[in-house]
Amino acid sequence: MGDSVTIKILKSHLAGGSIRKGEPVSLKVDQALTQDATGTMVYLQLEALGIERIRLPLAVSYVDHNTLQTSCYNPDDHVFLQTAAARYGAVFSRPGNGICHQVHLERFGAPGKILIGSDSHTPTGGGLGMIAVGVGGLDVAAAMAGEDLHLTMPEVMEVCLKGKLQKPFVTSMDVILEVLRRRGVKGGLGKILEYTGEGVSTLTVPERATITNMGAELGATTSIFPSDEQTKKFLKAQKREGEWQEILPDRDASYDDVLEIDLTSIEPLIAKPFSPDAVVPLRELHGQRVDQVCIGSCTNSSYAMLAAVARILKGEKVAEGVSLTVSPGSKQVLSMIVKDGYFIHMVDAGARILESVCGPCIGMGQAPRSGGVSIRTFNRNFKGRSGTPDAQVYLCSPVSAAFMAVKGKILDPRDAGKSFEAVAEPDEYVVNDNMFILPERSSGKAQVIKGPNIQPIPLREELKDSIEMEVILKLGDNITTDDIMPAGSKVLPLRSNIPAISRFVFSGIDEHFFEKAKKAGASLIVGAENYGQGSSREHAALAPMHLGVRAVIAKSIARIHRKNLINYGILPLLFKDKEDYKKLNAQQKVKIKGLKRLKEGLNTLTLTVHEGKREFAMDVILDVDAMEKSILEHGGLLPYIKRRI
Ligand code: MIC
Ligand code: SF4
Repeated sequence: MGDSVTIKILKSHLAGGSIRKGEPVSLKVDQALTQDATGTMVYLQLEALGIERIRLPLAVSYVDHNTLQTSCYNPDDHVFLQTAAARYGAVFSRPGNGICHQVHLERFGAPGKILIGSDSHTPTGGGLGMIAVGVGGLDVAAAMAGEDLHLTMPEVMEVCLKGKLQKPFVTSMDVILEVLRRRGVKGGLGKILEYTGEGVSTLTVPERATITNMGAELGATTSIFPSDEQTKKFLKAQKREGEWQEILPDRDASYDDVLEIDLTSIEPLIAKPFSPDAVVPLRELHGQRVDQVCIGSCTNSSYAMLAAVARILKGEKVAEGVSLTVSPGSKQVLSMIVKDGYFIHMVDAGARILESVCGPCIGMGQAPRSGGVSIRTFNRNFKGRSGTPDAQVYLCSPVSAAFMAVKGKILDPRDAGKSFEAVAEPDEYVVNDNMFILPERSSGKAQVIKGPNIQPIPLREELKDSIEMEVILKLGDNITTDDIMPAGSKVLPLRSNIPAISRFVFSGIDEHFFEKAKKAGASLIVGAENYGQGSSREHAALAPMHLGVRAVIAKSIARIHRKNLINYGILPLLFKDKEDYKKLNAQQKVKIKGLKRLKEGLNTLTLTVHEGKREFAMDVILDVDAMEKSILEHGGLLPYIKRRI
C-alpha cells in the first residue's frame, strides 16, 4: 500500500509515537507563526519558560489583528512583539505587511515542511503542500522552546476533485462552501483532508489556499494539496523556486475515507447566518437586500481574486444602499493591484479601501448597521463577531460579493448580466521584503519593552485529588471560542492582560458570568456537541481558568480548544452517556474524586451531583494520553515544561 502526501510528510518528521490512526504522534516542527492577538501571550510564555533563543529553524511574528490604535494598548503590544522578536530570534512582520496566512504563503511556506501557528487558519499553508496546523499559543511557545508537536494521529480523508470549475463565476470559495454544505462544521473533526484527483491541477496555489484555509471551519486538523507544477509556478513567481520539491501521493495511496466533489457541477454558493455550513445556492436568496459588502481576509484576498473584483467594478458604481470595503491580504497583493492598474477601478467605483489586515473579519472596525445584512468573503459568520449583535452576516466568494455591491441585492453572479474574464496569477510577483525585520544575531543586545497593559500570565496550582465546584453555565451545541471569549475592538486590546479580559468571558451569552464565577470560586461549565469550535484563541481557556473554571463537561469538544483546556489545567470531560446532559443544570454542586489516580487512556470518573437535598451520581470520561495526563497533574503546560528544561 502506498503513502498519501500527508503520510509522506509525517513520516519524514516523525519524532516519536506512531502514525496509526488514533495513536499519539510526535512530530518535528520546521516553522512557527504567531499573530499579535495570540502572540503576546506566546512571547510572555517564552519569557516565563526562561529560554534564551527560539529553537526552531524559522519563527515569524505577525501583526495583523489588533491594528486599530484607539489607545496605547495595541501600539504597546506591537512594540513588545517587535522587541521580543529581536530578543528571542523571530522574524517580525510589521503592521501593514499583511495577514499572517497570506504573507506566510507568499514568503515562507514551503512544500514538505511542518508549520504550526497560533491561529486556527494556519492550514492556509496546506495550499503549498505542507502540513500546517493551528494550535494554541502555549503549544507554539513549547515548540519554540524545542518541544515536538504532539497530536493524536488523525484519519486521512481523500477529497477527490473531478472535472473543472466554471470560472470566472465559480471560484475556489464555492468549492470549500460545497464541502461545508456536505459535511458540516463537525465534518472534519479528527481528520486531515487531502485533496487529490484531476481537478487539483486546475487550481492555482492561492485558490488551493482558500480551500485549505476554510478546512478549519470543518474542524479538520489540517488540509493539504500535493506539491506539483502549480506549486512550482507559484514559488518561482515568488522568486523562491529553490524551495520547491515535488510531493505527490503514491498511485496506490490509501485513505481512511473518501469524499468526491465534481467541480464542474458546483454553482455559486453562500453561507447564511450564523454558521459557515449553513450553505445554499445563491439563487435561493435572489433579490434580498444588502447593506454592506466586505472583501478580503486570509480566505479570499489574493491578487487574482482582487483583480477579478476590480474587473467587475470597472466603470460601475457601488449601489447607494451599500458600503463596500476592500482589505487586500498583503502588501504584496496591494502593490500588485496598484502596479497592474486594477486598484483604480475599486477606488473609482466607491470602495472603501482598508489596511492589509484582518480588520472587519475580527470585528476591528466596519461593524454593520443594526439589523444590517453584511456579505463577506471571510470564513466565519458567528453571531456578533462583526461587532453588531443583530447583523446578518453571509459568506461568499469575492466575485459574487462584487456583483452584489454593485446591484445592492443578493444575486448569482451568472445572473448579473455582465461577463468578465478571470485574471491569472502573474509569472512574477512584486517581491519587496522591507516590512520584515530580521532578528538580531545574538539575544544579548535586544531589550524587551512592555507597556502597562502587558501583565504576567496567571498560573494554576497542581491538580488535587478531589474538586468541588458549581455548575455556572449550561450551553447548547457548537459553542464557539468567540462565544467564550469575544474579540472585537473593545476586547482584543486586552489580550495581554488576563485579569482585565476575564471580565468579558461569555459576556455575549450571560452578562453575569464574571460575577457568578467569582462567587462560585471553583466552577464547571456544561457544553453539548463540538464545544469550543472556531478560533485557536487560548484566552478562551486561560481567562476561564483565571476565573476558577476547573472543568468542562460536554458531549464533544473541538480539538484546539480541548488542547488549550489541558494546557491551562482545566479538565476536558465527556459525558459517558450523552443523555446525562439533560441532568446537569446551573447552580448544582458537583464533586469529582480520584484525580490523583488518573491513568493513561480512558478514565471513567464518577461525579456526585447535589441539587438541594437531592444527590445523584454520574459517570464522565477523561481521555488523555500520557503527556496530557502529566500536564494536567502539573496544573498546565507551562509548569510541566518548566520542570523539564
Ligand atoms: C479568528 O479568526 O477567530 C482569529 C482571530 O484569527 C483566531 C485567533 C485569535 O482569536 O486570536 C483564530 O482563528 O485562531
Ligand atoms: Fe484574521 Fe479573519 Fe483570517 Fe482570523 S480568519 S486570521 S481574523 S483574516
